[in-house]
Order: sequence, then C-alpha cells, then structure tokens
Amino acid sequence: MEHDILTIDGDPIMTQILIEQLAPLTRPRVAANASEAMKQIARRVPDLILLDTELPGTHGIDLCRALHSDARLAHVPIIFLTAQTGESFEIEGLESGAVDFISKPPRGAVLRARVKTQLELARLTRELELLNLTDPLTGLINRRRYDEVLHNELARARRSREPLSLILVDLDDFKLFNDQYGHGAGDECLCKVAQLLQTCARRPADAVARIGGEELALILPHTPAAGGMEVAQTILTTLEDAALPHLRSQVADHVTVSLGLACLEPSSDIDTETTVEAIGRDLGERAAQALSEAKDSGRARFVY
Ligand code: GH3
Ligand code: MG
Ligand code: MG
Ligand code: MG
Repeated sequence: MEHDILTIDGDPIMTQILIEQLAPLTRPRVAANASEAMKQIARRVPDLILLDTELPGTHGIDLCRALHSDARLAHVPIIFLTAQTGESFEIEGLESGAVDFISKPPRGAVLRARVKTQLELARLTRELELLNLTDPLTGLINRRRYDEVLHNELARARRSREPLSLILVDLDDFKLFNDQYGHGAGDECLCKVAQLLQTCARRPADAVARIGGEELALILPHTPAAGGMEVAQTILTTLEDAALPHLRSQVADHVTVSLGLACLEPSSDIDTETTVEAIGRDLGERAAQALSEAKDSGRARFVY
C-alpha cells in the first residue's frame, strides 16, 4: 500500500528535494504553509508528516503542537526538518509532539530510513490498539472498548440531549449447549450469534460488544425506546430465522437469547448535575434488571 506522506515546507527548492528523496517510497502531498497543511489534512489524514521548523508566518513548533492536539492526528507521526541544532530546541520539539528530527539538508537514505521506521512504528501501534480493543473470538469490540464507547456516547447524548438505547444480550441455556455439543461448538455458536447481532444494528454509530463470556451488548446512540424495541425484536426474529440447532434448550429447538433494554431519554432522565458515570451505572442496572426479568419470565424475549 502506498504511504501517504505530507510535507510542510515553505521553501519550494527544499520541497522538490523532499519529493525526489521520497520517490522510492511514495509521492508525498505538499503544503507550503500552515493553512495549506490544514486543507490537505481535511482532505485526508496522512500517515506521516514532515514539518519544517521555520515556516513562514508560523513557528513550526507551534504548528506541531496544534497538529498533535488534533484528535484526527493523534497517531500520525510528525518528523521535524530543521537546520537548527541545540539541546533546548530538540527538547522543545519533542515536547511539542514530534517523534524525530531530520537535519537539513536531508540525505535521501537517512530521510527514507527514518520515515520508514516511524511508519512501521505507527502501524504497529494501530495494530496493538486494535488488538487491545477487540475480542479475539468474535471480532466484536471487547469490554474495555465497550466501556469507552458507552462513556463517550453518554457524554454526547447528555450534551446534545439525544436519546440512547442499551441492550444487554445473554444466550439462553448456553451451559446446556456446551454440554451437548462441546465447548468448541459453543465458541462457534457465539461467533455466529455475534455476526447476526451485527446485522441487526446497522447504523454507523451502533456498537456491538462482547462484555462477558456469552454476554453481549448493543449501544444504540440517537435511539429512543421505540427504536431500541425495534432492534430487540429484530434480534429475536433474526435468531429464530437462523435456527441454530440447540437440542437441549429448554426454550426452543434452536439457539435463543434473552434481552434487557434500557433507554436514556434526555428530557426526563438527564439532570446536568448527574455525572456520565452515574448515568451509565443507572442505565446498565436498568438493562440488567430488564434482562433478569426476561430470563425469569421464560427467556427468548426482550423486556424493557
Ligand atoms: P441462562 O443464561 O439461560 O440462564 O443459562 P446459561 O446456561 O446460559 O447460564 P449462564 O448465562 O449463567 O451461563 C453462561 C454459560 O456460558 C457458562 C459457560 O459454560 C458458557 N460460556 C461462557 N463463555 C463462553 C465461551 O467463551 N465459550 C463457550 N463455549 N461457552 C461459554
Ligand atoms: Mg450469562
Ligand atoms: Mg446464558
Ligand atoms: Mg443461568
């Protein structure tokens, strides 16, 4: 895959040198100043930025600080190109968010080697982050990411006074499934159910998570109770249609789930004094209570 590198340098001769030296790696996008750089970044977030420390109109260190605090660029390595030397300058540069310095005039082989190192580090970081947030069995987001997403979405819902629905899902008689078919088949069944749930929550902001052994959850932002109930019903119907065999189920002849739905209705539930943590705790407890009622009243159903 072609690397997307953005150079930010006010000197057209230097820009030309960079283009030539980077040619074996990629053809970079170029910006001559901060505002051109912001336009390029708005078009697409680059994989790496090469930033001149002496830009016209802006000090490179200030621009680096601004870029580094931009959430879109949180994982984009910024390498300084500089003719300046000195300890305090290097410290300031690194503290402003740069990952490395390349001295001017650049030498092609060194430039490419340093760029490649940072691209590789950034790739590994992204990969690790993904692993850290993904459940390896089902590919769903894991408990850690679920907590983050729920927190962020609740904060947003409170800010913009929008509703949010939370659905907790627990497979019915799953211990008996394992007893009947074996743990390996149980794992496969969990994966299938996870896939099916993903087809039931299709809006871009929807999140489906594995929050425990055979406990899954759906976070549905911008969704009032009516929408949450629709998704819950869709899940029940989808599992019924899939008819994954479960001979030992005490509920049906196929795999079923019980669902607990709770909703945040901003008009009534949100008091600006209440913390996001407290709102989340309350919502989670209500959903767990609803799930427990769904289990107690016969399973294979949702309770709101
Ligand atoms: P019910 O929820 O209907 O009350 O009955 P259940 O048998 O599903 O009970 P519960 O939810 O308490 O039990 C969870 C069982 O799910 C225990 C364990 O055998 C099984 N389980 C949990 N995580 C996994 C997993 O990762 N793989 C497999 N194969 N089984 C799992
Ligand atoms: Mg369970
Ligand atoms: Mg269960
Ligand atoms: Mg049980």
